[in-house]
Amino acid sequence: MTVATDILAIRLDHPENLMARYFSERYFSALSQDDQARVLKIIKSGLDNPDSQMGAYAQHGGDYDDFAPLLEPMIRDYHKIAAGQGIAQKHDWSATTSPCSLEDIDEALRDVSMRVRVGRNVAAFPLPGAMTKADRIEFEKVMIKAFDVLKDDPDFGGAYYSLTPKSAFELKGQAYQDRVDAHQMFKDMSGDRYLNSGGISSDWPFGRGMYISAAEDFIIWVGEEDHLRIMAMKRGGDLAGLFARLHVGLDKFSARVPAFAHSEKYGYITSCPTNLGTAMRASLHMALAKLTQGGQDLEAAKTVAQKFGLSVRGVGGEHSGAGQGGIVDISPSARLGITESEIMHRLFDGAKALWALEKGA
Ligand code: DAR
Repeated sequence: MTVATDILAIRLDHPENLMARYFSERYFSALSQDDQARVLKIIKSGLDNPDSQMGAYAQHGGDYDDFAPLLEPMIRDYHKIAAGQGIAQKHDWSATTSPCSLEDIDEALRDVSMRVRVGRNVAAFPLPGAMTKADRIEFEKVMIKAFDVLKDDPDFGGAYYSLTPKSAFELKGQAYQDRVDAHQMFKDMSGDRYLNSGGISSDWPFGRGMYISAAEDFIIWVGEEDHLRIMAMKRGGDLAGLFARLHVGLDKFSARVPAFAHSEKYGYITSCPTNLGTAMRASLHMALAKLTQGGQDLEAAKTVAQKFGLSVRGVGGEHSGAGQGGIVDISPSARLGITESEIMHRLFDGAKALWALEKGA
């Protein structure tokens, strides 16, 4: 069997696998040996895991341009950007400066769990899938130094916890598990078959860790699917306040970190093509007992939410089920071709529409 026949089989059995859908044997066979080896690393996750949605992880920031004939059609399909439409990511956080509260939808939404995160990768290092153990350890050292700017800040003071064995900041055992159970620290990546195939979980747990503010409402993951995942979380209804917290902390930290991988076309460069652009995922938990048949049927809620540009997943992250009383995690699907402000407004408008349906308005 050749790669091409393997992919053809996947294309037939798993039409949702975008790598298989757009892989071209003619294009691949015309590449140099070195470039063929590069492409095989990029698409390995989609080959090993036919049920993949995207089926590819970039290994180097330049992959998206170097292999555009394969990757761009996948990106356009996923992000719903038509073939003739230009791709030029813009950034705009201005909406975070004006009030936007879920309580304006309903008083009952005054105490909602909200989270917004962005992914960032430092251009001077390979993307996580191609990092060596030495790269991962060195990267963590650079980040530990950069965290001093947050530790010394009255609004973002906190501490760094490392998963690197024998680190001066080591977090392990039950203390680690407690942080995972509190949805603050990421779980053992070596259990994720997609990340394993993409090389992203290699050398686990070396070079991994998290910075967390004393208020536990601002967290930076080091060495997860992207070099950095910078996130703000809070309970309440103040969506603009949540975004503003992230924006302020992100700017403070970014000023001390080497340049991020970024392009005019794709915005912030990420491991997974699904995160390109803003690399932002903004979400909130909402009890949709009626729309989820008491939490038993996420699919029904997903279908309804799609009309408002929203994705629905369980409260335990990707591939998890609804929580007690039909509590689900809703978030705008778009990352690329949309600004940070538009994502915030889409989340607000989508939540308003879903709430109205849930309440039978
Ligand atoms: N398993 C990969 C991931 C898709 C999107 N989720 C991410 N990036 N965490 C797939 O191609 O299905």
